[in-house]
Amino acid sequence: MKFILQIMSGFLYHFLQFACIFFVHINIILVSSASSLVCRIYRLFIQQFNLKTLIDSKHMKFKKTALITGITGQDGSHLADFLLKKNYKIIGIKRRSSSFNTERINHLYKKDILNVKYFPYYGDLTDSTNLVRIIQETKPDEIYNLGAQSHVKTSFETPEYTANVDALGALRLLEAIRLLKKENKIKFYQASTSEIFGNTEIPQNEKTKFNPASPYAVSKLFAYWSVVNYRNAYNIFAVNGILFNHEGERRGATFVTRKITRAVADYYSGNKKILYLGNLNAKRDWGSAKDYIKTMWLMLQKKTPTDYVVATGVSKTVKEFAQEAYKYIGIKIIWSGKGVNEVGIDSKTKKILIKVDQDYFRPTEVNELRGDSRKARRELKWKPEVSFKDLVQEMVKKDIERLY
Ligand code: NAP
Ligand code: F7E
Repeated sequence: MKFILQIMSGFLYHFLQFACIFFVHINIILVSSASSLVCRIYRLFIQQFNLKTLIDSKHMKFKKTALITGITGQDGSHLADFLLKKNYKIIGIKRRSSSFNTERINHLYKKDILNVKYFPYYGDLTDSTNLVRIIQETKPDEIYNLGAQSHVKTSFETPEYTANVDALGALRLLEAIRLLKKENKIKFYQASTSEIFGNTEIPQNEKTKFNPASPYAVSKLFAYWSVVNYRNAYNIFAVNGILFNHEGERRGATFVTRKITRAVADYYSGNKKILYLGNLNAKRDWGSAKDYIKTMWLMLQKKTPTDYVVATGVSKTVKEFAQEAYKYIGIKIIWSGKGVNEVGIDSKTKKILIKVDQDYFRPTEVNELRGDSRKARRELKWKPEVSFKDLVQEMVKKDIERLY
């Protein structure tokens, strides 16, 4: 009897233990499903009924939705700022990176979830499935394709990758519009470039012959013609903004302008190193990124799609850019020597501040780019606001401020 009672009490003990565990688990499952259901309903409510607009009457409704590739870059970040002021909802495609790559757009992230206007998506221009899914989910009115391997010198080292992103990336987006049958719904902006002209007549306008001189330029020319082709073949509102070099405080540090202004700021703060540059005599038509961004939007607001050159019409050498930058910190540069032996000298101290390093030369160089943007000025009612001198000074000033 004692034995039977022992077995029964043992059985009862294990049964109760099992029952307790079972109920605890059921509770966890019930609580977690209930809370996930509440979250889902909340999210649906926010998405479908745009709860934000009920609470915040200032932002009654988003005017339009813009999808921006390359949002973490110089232009993408400025364009997002510009469109947010116009009450656009911004979808930004950003690449996964092992280190932070959102320095230029950190200010777009809001903690206040009822006031969110920027929606980041992970994506890549080399992945068509992900581009199709993002477009399908977010239903943009306008796509700005600014994503690119945008460094001309690097494109000689990574030609296939550059073509994949810069040429096929644009094609993938155009094809996605067609696949999703959004030909009449989505307007498409392609970040084309003065590089497609290469060494040709000066100045360059919409009718100038193309003569690309790098894998970057060749890839961008493929994208240019894809836009023209999809516009003609499928009636898609697609445009090429043929923008000449544009710079500013958010410019990548390996492009010559920012490389110079950072070096000048360093020198001013006491870090007196020699600045090594490549081709000092290349001439570029340098404008302000903030000025140029507006034209991207203006092009998509026209009745009929067409391509535009955007430029200042003034070209300067790399030497002139460096001279202007050092002038801001009170140094007059004089030049001495020829070719790879040419140096930039501080006229007062006679110290060498700039030298040439052949590593920065390109296998093929574009000698001069100078744009004729009369069409954009006439039809978009646009003109550049920032002079060369102001652009250089502003960049040096910002780089100095960053160091203090
Ligand atoms: P940028 O600062 O180099 O920015 C390029 C952007 O593209 C970055 O956000 C980059 O992401 C992204 N990107 C690179 N590879 C990608 C990929 N595989 N998939 C998705 N995104 C990718 O260039 P930018 O000066 O802003 O120029 C914007 C566009 O205008 C580019 O297409 C450029 O070729 C063109 N353009 C520029 C100029 C100019 O003077 N700035 C002139 C004419 C045309 P990460 O941040 O992760 O690298
Ligand atoms: O070179 C020369 C170089 O790399 C300008 C991109 O936004 O604009 C940009 O391309 C010039 C070239 O810009 C150095 O040889 C001399 O002649 O600043 P960059 P880029 O090649 O004009 C066009 C329009 C784009 O579309 C591109 O995406 O400066 N140069 N010494 C140097 N260039 C660099 N990078 N570094 C030097 O040390």
